[in-house]
Amino acid sequence: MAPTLLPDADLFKNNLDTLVVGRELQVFDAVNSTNDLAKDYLRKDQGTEGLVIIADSQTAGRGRLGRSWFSLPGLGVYLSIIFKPPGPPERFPLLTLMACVATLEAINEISPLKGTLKWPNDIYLGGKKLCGLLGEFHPPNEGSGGVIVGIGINANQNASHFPEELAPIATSLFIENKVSVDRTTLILSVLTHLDHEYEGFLLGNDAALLKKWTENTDMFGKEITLNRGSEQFQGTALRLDPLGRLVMRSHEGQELVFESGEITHIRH
Ligand code: BT5
Repeated sequence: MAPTLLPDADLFKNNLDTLVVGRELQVFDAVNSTNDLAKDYLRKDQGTEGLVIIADSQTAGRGRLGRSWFSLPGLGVYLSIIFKPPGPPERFPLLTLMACVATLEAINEISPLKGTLKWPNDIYLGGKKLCGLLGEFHPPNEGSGGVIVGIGINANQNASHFPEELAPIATSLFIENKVSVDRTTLILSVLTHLDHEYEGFLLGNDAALLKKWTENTDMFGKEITLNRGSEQFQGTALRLDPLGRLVMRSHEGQELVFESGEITHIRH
């Protein structure tokens, strides 16, 4: 697919009918990272609840733990949202799971091939990574506090757009469905689903969120390998606990609970 341009912020705003998400919305040609820009706003006390930052490309798109997110112009979706949820902070990781569910709902609306969720922050399509999410907590002692959720979706890339190291593990909606995607429609849909899911979060409907998340993953009941720092764990993925942490049964029969980690292998 050839690269396309994104419309300006007014077009997004005029086509959004949301309560919180996108109350304020900004569109950029290129930024270093939409999450970093959101963090700058919070530091300067300018990051309002629901602020959406959309970029056509990122020069320093980030994943977790210092990893990078490959962000070519004109082809993918790169955006961040600022949330200012009421406490307790223990619930904040649920916002990343919430954004995964909302993004998956938007993707599944336009994709004949349905995506699946991988804990904690990935969406897979056809066995490869289509989308990554990055949830970051900004503490209130520096500017104003908030939770930043970044979303990267591969929309119209061909296989040849990905660098060699990503080609075997990354995919796009275009690669899987052979149909190009209107990024504006996809972004509007993601923001609309997010707004709806956030309403549920504010009402404390965590059980409904976790149920939706669980219905859209194929990892439970499977043998997995999980890395956390320098440690590696193997066992059966069982469920998410009420705070969205992953519960695994080790080979010794012990239940282990993970707040973070990297699932490197799922035995299908
Ligand atoms: C993630 O990290 O998957 C979170 C990615 C979040 C990106 C969004 S874009 C908008 C916002 N602004 C930012 O700066 N970031 C967010 P992680 O689980 O750590 O996965 C990173 C790994 O995914 C990399 O090490 C690569 O292996 C792989 N990867 C990088 N770019 C990719 C891409 N475009 N498609 C698929 N996989 C990719």
